[in-house]
Amino acid sequence: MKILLKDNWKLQCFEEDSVCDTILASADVDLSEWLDVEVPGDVHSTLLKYKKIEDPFYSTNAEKCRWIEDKTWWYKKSFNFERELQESDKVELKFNGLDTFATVYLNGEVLGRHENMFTPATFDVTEKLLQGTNHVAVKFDSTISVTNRKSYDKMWYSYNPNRVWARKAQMNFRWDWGPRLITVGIWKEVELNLHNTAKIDNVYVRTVEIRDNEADLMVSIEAESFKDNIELTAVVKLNGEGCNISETIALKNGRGEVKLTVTNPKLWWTHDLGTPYLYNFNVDLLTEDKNLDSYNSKVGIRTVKVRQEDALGNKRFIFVLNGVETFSKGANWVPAHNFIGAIKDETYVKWVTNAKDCNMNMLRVWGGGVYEKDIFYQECDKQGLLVWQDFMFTCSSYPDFDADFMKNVREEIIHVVKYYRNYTCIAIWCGNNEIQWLHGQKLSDLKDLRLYGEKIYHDLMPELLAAYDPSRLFWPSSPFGGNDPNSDEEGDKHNWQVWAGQVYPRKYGEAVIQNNTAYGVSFKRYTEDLGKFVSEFGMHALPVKETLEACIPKEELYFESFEMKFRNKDKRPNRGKLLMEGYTGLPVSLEEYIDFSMMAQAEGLKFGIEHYRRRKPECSGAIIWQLNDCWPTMSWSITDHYLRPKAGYYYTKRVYKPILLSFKQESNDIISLWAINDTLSEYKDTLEIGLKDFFGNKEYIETISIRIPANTSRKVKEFSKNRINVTYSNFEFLYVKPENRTVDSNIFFFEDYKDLNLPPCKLTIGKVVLNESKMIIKIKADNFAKFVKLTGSLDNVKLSDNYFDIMPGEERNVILEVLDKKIKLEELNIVISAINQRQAE
Ligand code: BMA
Repeated sequence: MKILLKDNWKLQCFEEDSVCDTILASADVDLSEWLDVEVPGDVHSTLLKYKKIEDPFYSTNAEKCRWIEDKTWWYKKSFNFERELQESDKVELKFNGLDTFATVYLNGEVLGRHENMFTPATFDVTEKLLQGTNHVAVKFDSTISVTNRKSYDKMWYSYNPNRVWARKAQMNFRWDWGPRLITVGIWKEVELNLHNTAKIDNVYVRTVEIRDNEADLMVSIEAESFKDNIELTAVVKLNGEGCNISETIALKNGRGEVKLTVTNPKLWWTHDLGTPYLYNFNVDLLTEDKNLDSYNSKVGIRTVKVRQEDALGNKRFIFVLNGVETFSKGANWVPAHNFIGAIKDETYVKWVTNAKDCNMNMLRVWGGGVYEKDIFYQECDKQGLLVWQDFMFTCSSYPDFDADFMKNVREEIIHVVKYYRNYTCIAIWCGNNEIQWLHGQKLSDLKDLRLYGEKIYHDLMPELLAAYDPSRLFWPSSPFGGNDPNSDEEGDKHNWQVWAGQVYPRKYGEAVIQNNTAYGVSFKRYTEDLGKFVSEFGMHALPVKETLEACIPKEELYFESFEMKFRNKDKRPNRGKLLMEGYTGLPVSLEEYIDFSMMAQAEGLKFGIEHYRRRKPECSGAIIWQLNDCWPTMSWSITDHYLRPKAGYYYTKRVYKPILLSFKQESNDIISLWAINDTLSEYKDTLEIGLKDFFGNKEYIETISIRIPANTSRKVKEFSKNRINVTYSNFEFLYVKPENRTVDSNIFFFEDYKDLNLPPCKLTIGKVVLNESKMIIKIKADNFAKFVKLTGSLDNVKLSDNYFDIMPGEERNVILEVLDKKIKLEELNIVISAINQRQAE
């Protein structure tokens, strides 16, 4: 039986060592001045709720919250317990998440200390509970104060030193997209678990083999009994379409294993390849027909492997799902809010839906945040997205020479693997983010060349993964593989040639050279990328105006104002400017700054993704840096903190579609057309390819038929610019229009946006209301309409598309759906415009 200790928690802070702990832990503390605090939650959001701090997301307020990190924080709660305990009863007090340096008390007595945000703290309180009122207290020491007492001589780190000694979300200490807000508090549920005789410790279920019309699942069970000489059995059930399996096994020393064979299994697929079908899975622990404990979950039948070599021995990095080679399309995931404990489940549902709607099939949980909440993985399981799971180590060395630290890390890895391994969506375990790669870059500056932390990713993790989850690939870091861990030759890579201007190729140990010019950071340089799997690439854009207005004072809302620059946390903040300089030109107004930064990001992502997808299967993954934001800001995210998509989101949604038609500049004169088919059936179509000017005058038109085999990328045609008579490269465009309307048209410009000579255009808008929550917006253009966008009241409104071009004389439909019943279609205030729209309309 589980009792949640949810309500009536109290919170107060003290100066370090100012009041005796025994007094504060005791029952006789006057709590009248203490604040009510939600559990799960955190200190910052509580103080914000009671207006004890100003909104840290507004203006420079985050800096004013620094005092919070220096205090000692106490949580207290009393609860009633009235129950005669039997001899074979066991009661556990379990904190699923304590952030971070915590001492737990029950009725004034210390139960224990816990120093890891990522692992639960469980205490046997069978002998300690009182009949009637009990008092539980948690003291949180200041993370800064605890870690200041540590040594840093051997360490290198990005952004902040203290974090390397704190097993907590590393982005707390500031990152290049987020502020320093060092959270503290009870961030997950607290429960009192009552067991009798025995409990299920852990269940491990995985698909071991899929044959023609059968699949084998292996189930391992671990139970703990509190009574000698007891016979335990487990009943394992799997239920789903055409499947009703029940197996009973006798446990020996609390352990048992059983193979389930499913006939005609319904496999779990990512949503782009099929249905993410889930079975109901259930284990009951019994003794003499008495049910002692149960475990319930959903489980998908699937195999997932990473193919690192093809049949000819060429290096590859391909996720193979149920025997099918896939192209991974996705984005990196960072915590969706600085105050992670306070994020609601529905926010996770919205984010996973946002990624799925963007045609993504993979999310990478980046190693500087947290092992996410269950709801995140449940949604990925349900909506059909694979997860690349990093362990939470990033961009620094870690004290692997410290025995206590290593013990803590060992427990963390074991917990994480055992806790998350039943999620179908998790496809790979990855040791950390960028550590081996960065170490290689720093070598020339280091006196002690050892990589502290290496033991974690190269000894400890492989050992524990082999024991606790041999079903998935363990990959030591992202990026990894090759002489320099970020090489093109093998493994995965992070492309920071673009945006950071890094000069490649380089060898391990060589310092990084950066080309900090418009050319150096340009997205055109994605064509130099011969990586096998690109697990990070991207560039900044501003969010929509509403988001900027919510976080920046009005008088500071202009290009290069103090506040705009302050919010830009990038290490070299001029890169966004260089990117625009190269592609759109520099903006003169806030509106133009939003448009230009968004367009540069969106075109850049399109350019990169098309390049990676054309290279399929030599390149088999494109994972954008980054999907989301922890606060309102300008960053690499394609949807901002408030779930408002940027232009980059819609561009990505289009180029991540299963079938993509894409132009490639082969040389000055030659342009080729490619068709990429990620579906599992042949793609047959008739394509109209043409050259027109921005008024719509035809220069050249051709129709071709194509047949592209399943799961293939093919070049279908080459054009000579000279032959098709490109005369005014700044006034003409090449296009491809498929007969199959589910496939998108594509457009090739001969010049960057800043050099195009776009004539003014006029948009004609029509609306067809389908029902009270849905309508079609029809947008027609006379001349070429560039960067057509819908802005305005769009919260809780879903658009099928936004930020697109319309060819001269053509019409484009956008489906608008209201997600909140309270919003009336006719009350929506939406502005539709093109960047080259005729003025005075
Ligand atoms: C990589 C990531 C993050 C970072 C991003 C942008 O280094 O792993 O650490 O935020 O690039 O610089």
